[in-house]
Amino acid sequence: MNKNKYYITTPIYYPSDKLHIGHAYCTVAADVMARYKRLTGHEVLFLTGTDEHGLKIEDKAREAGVTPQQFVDSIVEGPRGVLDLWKLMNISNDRFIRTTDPYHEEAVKKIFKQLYDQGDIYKGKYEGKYCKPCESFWTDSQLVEGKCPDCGREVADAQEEAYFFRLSKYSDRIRDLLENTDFLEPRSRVNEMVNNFIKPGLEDLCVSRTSFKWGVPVDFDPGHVVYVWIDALSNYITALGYDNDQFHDFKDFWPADVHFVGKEIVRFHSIIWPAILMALNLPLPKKVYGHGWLLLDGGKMSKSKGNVVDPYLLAERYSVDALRYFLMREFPFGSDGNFSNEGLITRINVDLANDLGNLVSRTLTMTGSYFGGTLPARQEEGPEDREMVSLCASLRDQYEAHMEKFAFQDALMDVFRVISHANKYIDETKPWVLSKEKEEKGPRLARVLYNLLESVRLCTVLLTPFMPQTCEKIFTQLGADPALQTWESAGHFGSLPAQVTVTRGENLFPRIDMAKELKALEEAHAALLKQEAKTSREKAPEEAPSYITFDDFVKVQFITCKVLACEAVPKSKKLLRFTLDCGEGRTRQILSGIHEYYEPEELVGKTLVACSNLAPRKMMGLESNGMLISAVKEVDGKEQLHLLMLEDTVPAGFTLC
Ligand code: ME8
Repeated sequence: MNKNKYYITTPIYYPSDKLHIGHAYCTVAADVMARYKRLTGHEVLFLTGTDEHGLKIEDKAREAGVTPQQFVDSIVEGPRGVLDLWKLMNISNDRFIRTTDPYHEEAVKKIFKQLYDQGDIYKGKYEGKYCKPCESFWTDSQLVEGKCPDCGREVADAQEEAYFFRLSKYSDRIRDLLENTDFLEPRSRVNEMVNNFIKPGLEDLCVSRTSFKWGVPVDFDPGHVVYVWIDALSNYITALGYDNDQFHDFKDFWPADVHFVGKEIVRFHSIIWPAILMALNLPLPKKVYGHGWLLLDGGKMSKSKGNVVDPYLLAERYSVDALRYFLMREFPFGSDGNFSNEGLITRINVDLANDLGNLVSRTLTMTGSYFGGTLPARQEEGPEDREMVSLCASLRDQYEAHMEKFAFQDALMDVFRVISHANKYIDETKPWVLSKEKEEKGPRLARVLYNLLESVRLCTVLLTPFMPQTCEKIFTQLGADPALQTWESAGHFGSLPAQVTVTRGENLFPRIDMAKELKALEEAHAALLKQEAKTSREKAPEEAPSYITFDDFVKVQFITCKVLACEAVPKSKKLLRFTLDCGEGRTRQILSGIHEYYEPEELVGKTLVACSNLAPRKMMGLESNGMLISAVKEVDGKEQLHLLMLEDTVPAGFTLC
């Protein structure tokens, strides 16, 4: 393995929902690391991608009325999809893998077969508690009061044929890896893994499923598909060409230097993944780094909670670089951090506008007005320059030490300490006074401005991995050619030619009025949500035919029903669960997303209208057999809804025509 090569990966993302700023967090960090390694002379392979198989995708595609492949294609490649987001965030990945790429699928089949042939995967029986309506197996510890944790119904003992990976066989080696090496960081995650998973005893892992089809088939046993995590984790080696001819970098880039992963998937990367690699007799990645979460109001951002932050909105308002800087500066990478618009605007105002922006603009303006943009020969360094020069001279090494530990926040703090000091140096040396002292104007003033320009240049080299576009602009203003943008040149104070010519450019980061901006941001967010809702509504009529035939119309059956019971579905903000008498001699369960309009108690006893021949579908693990009919309209940007209610004298079980 060539020591100049560097292989870094992000997790491959589920394209089940739109990606949010939480996903961008890990990808931006990996991008910063990849750019830093390129800067320091490494040949980098930076991989990201999408994890496209599994039941969740199959279900979502069905709901959307498209095939799973069409569904994932639209989210990965469609407008504002995954690829668009990475382009927006200026992500410099060298490769993008999709687990539906044929080369990957073929390689996964081979990996599974090899593990089976050598006895690391065996066929056994999956035994557990089975919830029939949910088609799910549960272990005893997952049950809630002995019932299905999804729908609350009774479960029964059941078994199913499945393939198992001999994870237990690797338990001791994995414990040793975790406890006695730096494989997993931060260190706190090691204790979590050992105490929660290794000490209680690693069980063999069920690695095939028969309950859905959207996955890589086990080619020697039709009906089984490979467990999504085996499929997903393999991406790190198939993307290099392992067991396929698509790529040929495995020898050069494996083992990976680091896998960046969110803390909730550390278990898969620090226990299951090394065990698979041990079984395949392959070297282990050098490091798995489990970063923290971006929280919103104290909870993890997620589309299902409706509390996601839209990176497009923020990047368009404040620039991609401001957003990248904020993500890396605000939160220590290994810990959770709370996202807030105030925090973002404060960082932009204080660090980027006041400190960096001001330093660049003051320095260039003074060089322009005192020397017409070109410095004369400078004089020797004076005692008042020493601190500035020595801070700059030691900056690169300190920065490097932090970057090597993925301490992005600390690296940025060091750079900004120099930036603040440079601003202070301006205040102390007072170039505007020097410019008036006749005999001083010239060499001394030139020295001060040179020191400032050189410190701007050094800081800019080190900020490049974080804010590539901004740094390019600063280099242009400084007249710094590529030789002055290198890692080597950041280690030498004094690389900028003495008689440098600079050109003042646009203001890098305009100051933001916090109060006004918070309000505008709220409005922009509301407009975005409204636009999204409108787009999805507008889409429907375009696709639907304008007329239906009489025959089509009579296919839909409407029936009157009495509400026997109604309750909120646990963990759902919207869903109400109705138990209805539809005059059918048995009760009928319908789920309806109307909790924001009605409290369950007020509906008990009411006479409603339901579509009774809609195909059953599951929501939150519960089956819904029909749909309650409501009158709906958007008024002043807000949806209003009224359940269709009949007089109580109307009996249950009447059909409507
Ligand atoms: O887990 N803050 O995919 P995923 C920080 N497909 N990170 C966050 C976050 C937040 N608010 N929300 C999500 C998967 N993430 C698997 C990975 S790898 C072989 C398979 C991070 O799309 C999360 O921690 O659910 C995880 O690392 C990554 O986004 C992908 O999450």
